[in-house]
Amino acid sequence: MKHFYLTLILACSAAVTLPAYAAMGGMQGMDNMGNAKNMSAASGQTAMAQTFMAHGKINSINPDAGTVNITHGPIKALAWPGMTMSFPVQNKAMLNALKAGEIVNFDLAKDTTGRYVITRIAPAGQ
Ligand SMILES: [Cu+2]
Repeated sequence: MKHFYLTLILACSAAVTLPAYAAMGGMQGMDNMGNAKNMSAASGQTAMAQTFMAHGKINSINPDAGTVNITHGPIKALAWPGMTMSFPVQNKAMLNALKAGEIVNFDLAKDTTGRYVITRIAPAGQ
């Protein structure tokens, strides 16, 4: 029995010294250990604007303007009906992976000027 406890303690202290990604993946539920608690606080991005999930089809991409034209379904959280419109993307590099005709899931957030900007976009089903 004594040996069992010793093994447990060793395993625990080894886990604490692992890098953040390992701690986050493997130590959920061990939040009485200060290290894991700090990790989840640091990775939480709750300070950022609220995002709204949406789904649609890409009609066209404008790399120069940094916009993508999407026919999207209703976005209940915003009380928006389905429609076709152009959205700016948070970072133009996000457009590189996209193709016209693609079905996508995306997240919107209101920027400081009140526009809804795409903060994440990915082919649906990924
Ligand atoms: Cu719209």
